[in-house]
Amino acid sequence: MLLYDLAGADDRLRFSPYCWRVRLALAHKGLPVETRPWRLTDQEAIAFSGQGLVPVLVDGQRTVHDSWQIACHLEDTHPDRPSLFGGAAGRAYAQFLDRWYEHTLRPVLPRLVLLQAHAAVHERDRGYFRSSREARFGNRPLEEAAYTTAQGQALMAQALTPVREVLARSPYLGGSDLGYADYIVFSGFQQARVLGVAALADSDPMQAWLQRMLNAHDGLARQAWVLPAAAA
Ligand SMILES: N[C@@H](CCC(=O)N[C@@H](CS)C(=O)NCC(=O)O)C(=O)O
Repeated sequence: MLLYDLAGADDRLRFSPYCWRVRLALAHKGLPVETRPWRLTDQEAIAFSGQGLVPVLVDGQRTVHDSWQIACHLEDTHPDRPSLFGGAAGRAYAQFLDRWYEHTLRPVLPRLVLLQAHAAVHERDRGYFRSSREARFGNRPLEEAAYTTAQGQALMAQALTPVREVLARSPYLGGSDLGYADYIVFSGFQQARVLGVAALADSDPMQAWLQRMLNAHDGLARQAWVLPAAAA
Protein backbone atom coordinates (compact mmCIF):
# COMPACT_ATOMS: atom_id res chain seq x y z
CA MET A 1 0.00 0.00 0.00
CA LEU A 2 1.06 3.55 -0.70
CA LEU A 3 -0.05 6.57 1.30
CA TYR A 4 0.35 10.15 0.13
CA ASP A 5 1.19 11.91 3.38
CA LEU A 6 1.45 15.67 3.98
CA ALA A 7 5.07 16.65 4.68
CA GLY A 8 6.77 19.85 5.74
CA ALA A 9 9.91 21.34 4.24
CA ASP A 10 11.68 18.44 5.92
CA ASP A 11 10.43 15.16 4.51
CA ARG A 12 10.37 13.69 8.00
CA LEU A 13 7.78 16.16 9.29
CA ARG A 14 4.36 14.57 8.81
CA PHE A 15 1.74 16.87 10.27
CA SER A 16 -1.64 16.05 8.77
CA PRO A 17 -4.08 14.77 11.42
CA TYR A 18 -6.05 12.94 8.72
CA CYS A 19 -2.93 11.15 7.47
CA TRP A 20 -2.06 10.21 11.06
CA ARG A 21 -5.46 8.56 11.44
CA VAL A 22 -4.66 6.40 8.43
CA ARG A 23 -1.14 5.57 9.64
CA LEU A 24 -2.58 4.42 12.97
CA ALA A 25 -5.44 2.52 11.34
CA LEU A 26 -2.95 0.65 9.12
CA ALA A 27 -0.81 -0.18 12.16
CA HIS A 28 -3.93 -1.35 13.99
CA LYS A 29 -4.61 -3.75 11.14
CA GLY A 30 -0.98 -4.79 11.00
CA LEU A 31 -0.69 -3.68 7.39
CA PRO A 32 2.62 -2.35 6.08
CA VAL A 33 2.56 0.90 4.14
CA GLU A 34 4.95 3.05 2.20
CA THR A 35 4.35 6.74 2.86
CA ARG A 36 5.12 9.22 0.13
CA PRO A 37 5.81 12.79 1.28
CA TRP A 38 3.37 15.18 -0.40
CA ARG A 39 3.32 18.96 -0.42
CA LEU A 40 0.27 21.22 -0.62
CA THR A 41 1.15 22.44 -4.08
CA ASP A 42 1.86 18.94 -5.46
CA GLN A 43 -1.63 18.80 -6.89
CA GLU A 44 -0.68 16.88 -10.01
CA ALA A 45 0.79 14.04 -7.93
CA ILE A 46 -2.65 13.12 -6.52
CA ALA A 47 -4.77 14.21 -9.50
CA PHE A 48 -5.36 10.51 -10.24
CA SER A 49 -7.52 10.40 -7.08
CA GLY A 50 -9.95 12.91 -8.59
CA GLN A 51 -9.55 15.52 -5.81
CA GLY A 52 -6.87 17.59 -4.11
CA LEU A 53 -6.55 16.52 -0.47
CA VAL A 54 -4.48 13.94 1.38
CA PRO A 55 -4.64 11.26 2.67
CA VAL A 56 -4.83 9.26 -0.55
CA LEU A 57 -4.30 5.53 -0.19
CA VAL A 58 -3.40 3.33 -3.13
CA ASP A 59 -4.27 -0.26 -2.27
CA GLY A 60 -3.41 -2.45 -5.23
CA GLN A 61 -5.84 -1.48 -7.97
CA ARG A 62 -7.93 0.74 -5.72
CA THR A 63 -7.45 4.37 -4.82
CA VAL A 64 -9.28 5.68 -1.78
CA HIS A 65 -9.26 9.25 -0.46
CA ASP A 66 -10.68 10.82 2.69
CA SER A 67 -9.58 9.39 6.03
CA TRP A 68 -13.05 8.16 6.97
CA GLN A 69 -13.46 6.35 3.65
CA ILE A 70 -10.00 4.85 4.04
CA ALA A 71 -10.80 3.57 7.56
CA CYS A 72 -14.01 1.96 6.26
CA HIS A 73 -12.11 0.48 3.31
CA LEU A 74 -9.50 -1.10 5.62
CA GLU A 75 -12.16 -2.45 7.95
CA ASP A 76 -14.19 -3.91 5.08
CA THR A 77 -11.28 -5.41 3.16
CA HIS A 78 -9.56 -6.88 6.26
CA PRO A 79 -12.38 -8.14 8.50
CA ASP A 80 -10.06 -10.90 9.75
CA ARG A 81 -7.64 -8.37 11.30
CA PRO A 82 -8.22 -6.48 14.59
CA SER A 83 -11.34 -4.36 14.19
CA LEU A 84 -11.11 -0.57 13.99
CA PHE A 85 -14.71 -0.06 15.03
CA GLY A 86 -15.86 -3.17 16.89
CA GLY A 87 -19.05 -3.64 14.88
CA ALA A 88 -21.78 -1.52 13.29
CA ALA A 89 -22.65 0.49 16.41
CA GLY A 90 -18.94 1.26 16.96
CA ARG A 91 -18.65 2.41 13.34
CA ALA A 92 -21.59 4.78 13.79
CA TYR A 93 -20.05 6.12 17.03
CA ALA A 94 -16.70 6.68 15.30
CA GLN A 95 -18.46 8.44 12.43
CA PHE A 96 -20.11 10.73 14.95
CA LEU A 97 -16.68 11.52 16.43
CA ASP A 98 -15.29 12.16 12.93
CA ARG A 99 -18.02 14.79 12.42
CA TRP A 100 -17.67 16.11 15.99
CA TYR A 101 -13.95 16.70 15.35
CA GLU A 102 -14.74 18.65 12.17
CA HIS A 103 -17.19 20.95 13.88
CA THR A 104 -15.58 21.26 17.32
CA LEU A 105 -11.81 20.73 17.20
CA ARG A 106 -11.11 21.76 13.61
CA PRO A 107 -12.16 25.38 14.22
CA VAL A 108 -9.62 25.53 17.09
CA LEU A 109 -6.60 23.29 16.44
CA PRO A 110 -5.37 24.68 13.12
CA ARG A 111 -5.40 28.17 14.63
CA LEU A 112 -3.32 26.95 17.57
CA VAL A 113 -0.62 25.61 15.22
CA LEU A 114 -1.04 28.17 12.42
CA LEU A 115 2.28 30.00 12.65
CA GLN A 116 4.26 26.84 13.36
CA ALA A 117 2.67 25.10 10.35
CA HIS A 118 3.32 28.13 8.16
CA ALA A 119 6.98 28.12 9.17
CA ALA A 120 7.25 24.36 8.67
CA VAL A 121 5.74 23.96 5.20
CA HIS A 122 8.00 23.80 2.18
CA GLU A 123 9.04 27.18 0.83
CA ARG A 124 7.08 26.59 -2.36
CA ASP A 125 3.89 25.93 -0.30
CA ARG A 126 4.19 29.02 1.86
CA GLY A 127 2.27 31.48 -0.33
CA TYR A 128 -0.56 29.00 -0.87
CA PHE A 129 -0.67 28.16 2.84
CA ARG A 130 -0.97 31.81 3.77
CA SER A 131 -3.63 32.75 1.23
CA SER A 132 -5.78 29.63 1.74
CA ARG A 133 -5.65 29.82 5.56
CA GLU A 134 -6.21 33.57 5.65
CA ALA A 135 -9.33 33.04 3.52
CA ARG A 136 -10.43 30.20 5.83
CA PHE A 137 -10.03 32.21 9.01
CA GLY A 138 -11.98 35.33 8.18
CA ASN A 139 -9.70 37.07 5.67
CA ARG A 140 -7.25 38.19 8.34
CA PRO A 141 -3.47 37.90 8.36
CA LEU A 142 -2.29 34.56 9.78
CA GLU A 143 -0.64 36.43 12.61
CA GLU A 144 -4.05 37.76 13.72
CA ALA A 145 -5.95 34.52 13.19
CA ALA A 146 -3.42 32.47 15.21
CA TYR A 147 -4.24 31.62 18.80
CA THR A 148 -1.61 31.94 21.48
CA THR A 149 -0.80 28.63 23.22
CA ALA A 150 -2.77 29.76 26.30
CA GLN A 151 -5.83 30.75 24.23
CA GLY A 152 -5.73 27.56 22.17
CA GLN A 153 -5.22 25.29 25.17
CA ALA A 154 -8.17 26.88 26.98
CA LEU A 155 -10.46 26.44 23.96
CA MET A 156 -9.26 22.86 23.47
CA ALA A 157 -9.80 22.03 27.13
CA GLN A 158 -13.35 23.34 26.94
CA ALA A 159 -14.18 21.58 23.66
CA LEU A 160 -12.82 18.30 25.01
CA THR A 161 -15.13 18.13 28.04
CA PRO A 162 -17.24 15.18 26.78
CA VAL A 163 -14.10 13.30 25.68
CA ARG A 164 -12.48 13.86 29.07
CA GLU A 165 -15.58 12.60 30.84
CA VAL A 166 -15.66 9.40 28.76
CA LEU A 167 -11.94 8.83 29.37
CA ALA A 168 -12.45 9.21 33.12
CA ARG A 169 -14.57 6.06 32.94
CA SER A 170 -12.73 3.92 30.40
CA PRO A 171 -9.21 3.68 29.02
CA TYR A 172 -10.24 4.32 25.42
CA LEU A 173 -13.00 6.23 23.68
CA GLY A 174 -14.57 3.00 22.49
CA GLY A 175 -14.41 1.46 25.98
CA SER A 176 -11.81 -1.17 26.89
CA ASP A 177 -10.30 -1.50 23.40
CA LEU A 178 -8.18 0.90 21.43
CA GLY A 179 -9.82 1.80 18.14
CA TYR A 180 -10.52 4.29 15.40
CA ALA A 181 -12.53 6.57 17.73
CA ASP A 182 -9.25 7.17 19.61
CA TYR A 183 -7.29 7.77 16.42
CA ILE A 184 -9.74 10.47 15.34
CA VAL A 185 -9.32 12.55 18.49
CA PHE A 186 -5.64 11.76 18.98
CA SER A 187 -4.75 12.84 15.44
CA GLY A 188 -5.16 16.51 16.35
CA PHE A 189 -2.82 16.17 19.32
CA GLN A 190 -0.28 14.45 17.14
CA GLN A 191 -0.44 17.27 14.61
CA ALA A 192 0.25 19.81 17.35
CA ARG A 193 2.95 17.64 18.91
CA VAL A 194 5.04 17.18 15.75
CA LEU A 195 4.81 20.94 15.16
CA GLY A 196 6.18 21.52 18.66
CA VAL A 197 2.93 22.80 20.20
CA ALA A 198 1.29 21.44 23.37
CA ALA A 199 -2.45 21.29 22.72
CA LEU A 200 -3.19 20.18 26.27
CA ALA A 201 -1.95 21.60 29.56
CA ASP A 202 0.34 19.22 31.48
CA SER A 203 -2.22 19.08 34.29
CA ASP A 204 -5.10 17.93 32.06
CA PRO A 205 -6.48 14.54 33.16
CA MET A 206 -6.52 13.46 29.51
CA GLN A 207 -2.72 13.27 29.61
CA ALA A 208 -2.83 9.62 30.71
CA TRP A 209 -4.80 8.66 27.59
CA LEU A 210 -2.47 10.77 25.46
CA GLN A 211 0.50 8.80 26.77
CA ARG A 212 -1.30 5.52 25.99
CA MET A 213 -1.91 6.74 22.46
CA LEU A 214 1.73 7.72 22.01
CA ASN A 215 2.76 4.25 23.14
CA ALA A 216 0.28 2.39 20.92
CA HIS A 217 1.57 0.19 18.10
CA ASP A 218 5.13 0.11 19.43
CA GLY A 219 5.23 3.85 19.87
CA LEU A 220 4.43 4.72 16.24
CA ALA A 221 3.23 8.24 17.09
CA ARG A 222 5.84 8.82 19.79
CA GLN A 223 8.65 8.00 17.37
CA ALA A 224 7.46 10.52 14.80
CA TRP A 225 9.90 13.22 13.88
CA VAL A 226 9.15 16.41 15.78
CA LEU A 227 10.03 19.88 14.56
CA PRO A 228 13.06 21.13 16.52
CA ALA A 229 11.91 23.80 18.97
CA ALA A 230 14.17 26.44 17.49
CA ALA A 231 12.51 26.13 14.08
CA ALA A 232 8.96 26.39 15.43
N1 LIG B 1 -12.05 15.13 5.18
C1 LIG B 1 -10.70 14.88 4.74
C2 LIG B 1 -9.85 16.10 5.04
C3 LIG B 1 -8.47 16.00 4.42
C4 LIG B 1 -7.68 17.31 4.51
O1 LIG B 1 -8.22 18.38 4.80
N2 LIG B 1 -6.37 17.20 4.23
C5 LIG B 1 -5.50 18.36 4.25
C6 LIG B 1 -4.20 18.03 4.96
S1 LIG B 1 -4.46 17.94 6.70
C7 LIG B 1 -5.12 18.73 2.81
O2 LIG B 1 -4.88 17.84 2.01
N3 LIG B 1 -5.07 20.02 2.51
C8 LIG B 1 -4.73 20.45 1.21
C9 LIG B 1 -4.98 21.91 1.05
O3 LIG B 1 -5.14 22.63 2.04
O4 LIG B 1 -4.98 22.35 -0.11
C10 LIG B 1 -10.17 13.60 5.40
O5 LIG B 1 -10.73 13.20 6.43
O6 LIG B 1 -9.27 12.97 4.85
